[in-house]
Amino acid sequence: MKQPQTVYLKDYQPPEFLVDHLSLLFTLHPSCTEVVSTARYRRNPLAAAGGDLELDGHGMELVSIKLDGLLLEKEDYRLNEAALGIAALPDEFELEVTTRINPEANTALEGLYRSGGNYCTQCEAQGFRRITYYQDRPDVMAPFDVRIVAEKQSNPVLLSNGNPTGSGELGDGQHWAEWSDPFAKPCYLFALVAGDLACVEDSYNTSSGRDVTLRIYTEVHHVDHCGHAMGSLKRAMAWDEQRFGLEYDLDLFMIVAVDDFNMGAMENKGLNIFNSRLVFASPETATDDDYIAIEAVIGHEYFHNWTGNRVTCRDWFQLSLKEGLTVFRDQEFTADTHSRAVKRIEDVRLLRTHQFAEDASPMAHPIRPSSYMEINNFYTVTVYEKGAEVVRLYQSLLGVDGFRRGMDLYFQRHDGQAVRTEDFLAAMADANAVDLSGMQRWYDQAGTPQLSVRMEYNEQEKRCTLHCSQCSPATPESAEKKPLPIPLTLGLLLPDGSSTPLQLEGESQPQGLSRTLLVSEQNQLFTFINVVEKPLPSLLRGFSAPVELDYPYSRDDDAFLMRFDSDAFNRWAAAQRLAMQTLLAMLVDNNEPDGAVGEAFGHLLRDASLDAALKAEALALPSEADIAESVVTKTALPADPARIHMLREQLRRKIAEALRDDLEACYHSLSQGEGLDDAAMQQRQLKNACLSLMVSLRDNAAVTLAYRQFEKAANMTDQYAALALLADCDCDERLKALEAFEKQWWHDANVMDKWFSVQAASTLPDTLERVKALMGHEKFDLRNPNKVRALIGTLAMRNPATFHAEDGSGYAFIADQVLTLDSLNPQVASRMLRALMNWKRIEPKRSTLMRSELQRIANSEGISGDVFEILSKSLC
Ligand code: B3K
Ligand code: ZN
Repeated sequence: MKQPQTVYLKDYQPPEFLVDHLSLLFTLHPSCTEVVSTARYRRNPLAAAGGDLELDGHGMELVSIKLDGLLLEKEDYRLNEAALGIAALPDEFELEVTTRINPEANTALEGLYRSGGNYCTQCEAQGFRRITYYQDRPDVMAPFDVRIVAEKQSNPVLLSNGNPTGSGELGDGQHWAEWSDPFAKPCYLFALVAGDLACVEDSYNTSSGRDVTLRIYTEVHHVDHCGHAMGSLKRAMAWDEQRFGLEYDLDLFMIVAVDDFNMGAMENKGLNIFNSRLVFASPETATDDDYIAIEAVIGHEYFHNWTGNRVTCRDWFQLSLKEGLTVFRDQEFTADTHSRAVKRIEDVRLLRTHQFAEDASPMAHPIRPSSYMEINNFYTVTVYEKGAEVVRLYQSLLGVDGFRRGMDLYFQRHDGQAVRTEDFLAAMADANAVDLSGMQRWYDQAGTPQLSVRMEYNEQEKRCTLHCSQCSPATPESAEKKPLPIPLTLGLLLPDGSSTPLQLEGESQPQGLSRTLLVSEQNQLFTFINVVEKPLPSLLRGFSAPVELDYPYSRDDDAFLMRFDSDAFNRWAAAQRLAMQTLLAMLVDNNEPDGAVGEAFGHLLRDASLDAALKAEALALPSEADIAESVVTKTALPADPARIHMLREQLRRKIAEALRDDLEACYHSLSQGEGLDDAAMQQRQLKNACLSLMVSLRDNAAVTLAYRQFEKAANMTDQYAALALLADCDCDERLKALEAFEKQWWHDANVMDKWFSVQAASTLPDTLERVKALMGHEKFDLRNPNKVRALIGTLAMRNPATFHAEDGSGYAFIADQVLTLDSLNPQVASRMLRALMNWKRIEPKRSTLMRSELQRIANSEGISGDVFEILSKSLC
């Protein structure tokens, strides 16, 4: 393996040169695009004197370089695979660099590439260096002017960042357009789009009364599917004004939907580029989850305009500065727009399943890593979701108003700058005149902290003491961890289910029925007085900190909390814990599942005071990945994926048997309505959760019901939910449904991804063979990341039963795909590879097989830096 270089945060140096202005001229051609970049450079007063100009660049042909108009000869510069260096430069100069690139051959989808016959770009994190030679780092910010020249017939639309400043015709069927972005930006926010695109237009009047034109560009046959995205954009713009006082700053905001995209979307200034699956929606083609996701991602990218673009990152170690903060903002947008409790449950589910697992993996890293080999490997659940939790901690500590004061000061101080997470912390602290220095540890320490709580009740004195202690596990970057500030939101429930007023020793009166304590020491005591009976604590309400809670709840305690906790989130958490405790007892002690879970879930299902969505969330048992994680952390045994799958199914059937009548009654009582309001969506969610449990019994009546739902469904939510259940059943209806779906949606690439994905998620024994066969399907394309994720990604990440087949066939298949993908698209290959990363936590037989597949990849010639980094961390 060729070793890529490790980059360290401690080695950061300011750029040698600043750029006052950058002009780009693109002459587009599918296989030979010419780029002329003209930059005005000036020595950075903060850099050491006399340094060379080092420009990043690779995968291009360098045509010429001119310094202040004079052509440089080969001996005037140093050129290697990754950089161009020029020495002995004056303090100010203009550099014109001409390069040639081949967009058509760009399968990595970084830099300028082709998607569906159009041109588009992706520059974050380091794609700009595939377009021209430049200091490709976020702390070099400049205003950009862009001129695009292209053949008119195939590229009637020519777009870039900022405002359009001119366009016109040239001879030979060519035309041109010019764009100017007045806001200084790092090159990772540059974007260009050209092609034959239709456009949906709307407008938004900002709170200060400016009219902003909003446009969504797409292939013409999708224009009817952009209404939801447009509505979401307008809601996001209004929300950011109301909640954070942040207005949009250009006259035009554009979104372009493309089919070939490595991730969800990209926040390029004024020209967001989106994976088309996060733009198009109609009730027939998109599920309710898709609707919610589209709104959230449209919001997320839009919110980046302030948190990421106006204030950006000094270097890529600071990625969570923009991503954690922007995820927090999109979470709040969804919570304010829909159900706060449901949103919280879903976010916490994601964090616990994926981020806690990452913390326990060889890729564990702090939200601000101290080193990386390939920055693309650090767009992780840790940087994003744990990063958002850390931002949420400020809000818990400072209150909503205090947090807003901190945000205001952050923008006041840093608008137009490239800054560090320390600057965010300082703004929060200074705006509220508090010491938040302890928060720094949340940025620098990896691993999921464990918060242990033990309760002691003194009957005579009516005092209840909580003994809190915290510790964080050793992770690759450090074994020693210091205590963190942990907000602990709690209530105390009395035996009749009521909440007791919370009065700490020393306080003159109670301070509510739910409150937040701050645990900041290794060990800390809190004593509540006037607690009339022995209570049951409801701890970590709303998941007030990203920690693993340890409290010796009995199964009766959890059943009690499920019924009586006034905090909806904790009712869900208790349901999850009860199911997990039952599963662990089944796994470790070979216990048969008893009726307690069924009974507790029955109470929940029948509780008229609870929202349908909360019931549905509670009915969804912890995932197989969650269970595997708990097995490893709570029992110190390695996980046996086959047994976990089997026992989880057994518990689901046990619950379904116990609740058979309730589930059926609930299913039929829920509206079959088509609305897209929250109530209709929640009803569909519960209805399909009931159906899923009913089908787990595999009786004919339930399968027939699922098939009937599939046939009758007038919306994708119901159709897809039924299809997914049928695809997992060995029944005649399975093939019938799959065939019908394929025929119905053949023409729609995004819906076909659902068809690929339900088949890859099936736990039937022939799944791997089917997936292999589907790779030859006319609609499958290994160069399209959505297709890869739908088929290969689903098998690797969402189908443990097949991936972990005892004979290692799942591992071998994924390793083969990683090797093929790596030569096409290293980012996608590296994501798939992560499925093999946790081999040390799996039972020995499978573990050996996983390791040997990792080794096989490592032994191959020419693997990318992306894949190398994951391998080298996994194999040590
Ligand atoms: N900032 C982009 C992610 C870029 C990923 C580069 N590998 C999307 C987002 O988080 O909004
Ligand atoms: Zn983002």
